[in-house]
Amino acid sequence: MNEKKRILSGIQPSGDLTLGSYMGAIKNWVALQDDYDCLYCIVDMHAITVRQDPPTLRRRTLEQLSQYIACGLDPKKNILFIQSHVHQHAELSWVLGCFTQFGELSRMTQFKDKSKKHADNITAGLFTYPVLMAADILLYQADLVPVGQDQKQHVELCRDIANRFNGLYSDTFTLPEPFIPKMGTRIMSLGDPMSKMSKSDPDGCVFLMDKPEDIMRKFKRAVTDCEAAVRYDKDAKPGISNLLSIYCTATGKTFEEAEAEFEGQGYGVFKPAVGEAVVELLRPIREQAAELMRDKAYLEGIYKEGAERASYLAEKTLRKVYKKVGFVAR
Ligand code: ATP
Ligand code: LTN
Repeated sequence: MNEKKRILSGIQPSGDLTLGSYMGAIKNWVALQDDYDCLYCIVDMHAITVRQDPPTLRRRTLEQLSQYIACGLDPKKNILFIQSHVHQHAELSWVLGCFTQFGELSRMTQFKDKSKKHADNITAGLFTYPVLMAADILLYQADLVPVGQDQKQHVELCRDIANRFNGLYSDTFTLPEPFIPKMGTRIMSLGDPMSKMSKSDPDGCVFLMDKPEDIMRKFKRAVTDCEAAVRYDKDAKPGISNLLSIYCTATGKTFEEAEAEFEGQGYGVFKPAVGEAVVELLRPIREQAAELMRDKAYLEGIYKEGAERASYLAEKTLRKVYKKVGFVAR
């Protein structure tokens, strides 16, 4: 019997993966792969909630898979798959949408932010996005969902939907918990430390595939303040605090250690030091991902096997759900 707890998480191929995606999500996924039964997906169906260029989406989906593996996710230990390859996601999403209130979805901050950003294209898909995410999680009876802070609200909504369904039809879904790392939970843009580093907003982003010289340039230009003291104070010094978070997550040092290391030194020393730590962190990832992209047959083998294994698990849940809501068995 498998006694490991189940984990599911995903990232949209809506842009190239960033340092935020790595530090806020993938790094933690890697840390969990030995102790949990993990499924990690590329949520391409979520990506089309805002307009995507089809060839770019296809390319990014494969690149994201190669970057997952290069970051340390072992395809033998985890189920790695592409969301649209497992048709049960869309099917469960429809059912769950019938157990979700309009008011609940209206309160989601990601919807409010994204509908402001894409004011000319506020689709029903963007609005019901969290329902599809709930389906992703509940299909696999996940116990834990490792995400960054910004996704906590969606996981909570997922729990509410699951609870409601269980209450109406008897226990069907495991109630998932968000699993949020302490460090690196919210990496901010280097150009604007008040907004999240976000792959669909390339300004201020460091991408996993950036070349060392680009990474160094971005860190040297990072927005700071005029106090010239390397000290963690999120409210008064958001830029420096963000750089400290990045530095500590990249090197494994504590804030105290880093503050002591740069005591009495100006930002002219600190900023390149953060850049170098990130260059070294990303170098092996970039090199391995580029190599994997040259072996399309290998990647195809991984995502096909992943979809098959995921689909087997997903079908068990979907069948139960269809029966409980009263659909006639096929
Ligand atoms: P988009 O710009 O398309 O919304 P995004 O860059 O904000 O994308 P997501 O795909 O929404 O990233 O997020 C993937 C995962 O990475 C989520 O678990 C999210 O919480 C986490 N994450 C994303 N950006 C950051 C960040 N800047 N800091 C910490 N975690 C992040
Ligand atoms: N909504 C998430 C991506 C996402 C996800 C999921 C995360 C879609 N489905 C299931 C965890 C579990 C985001 O925007 N980062």
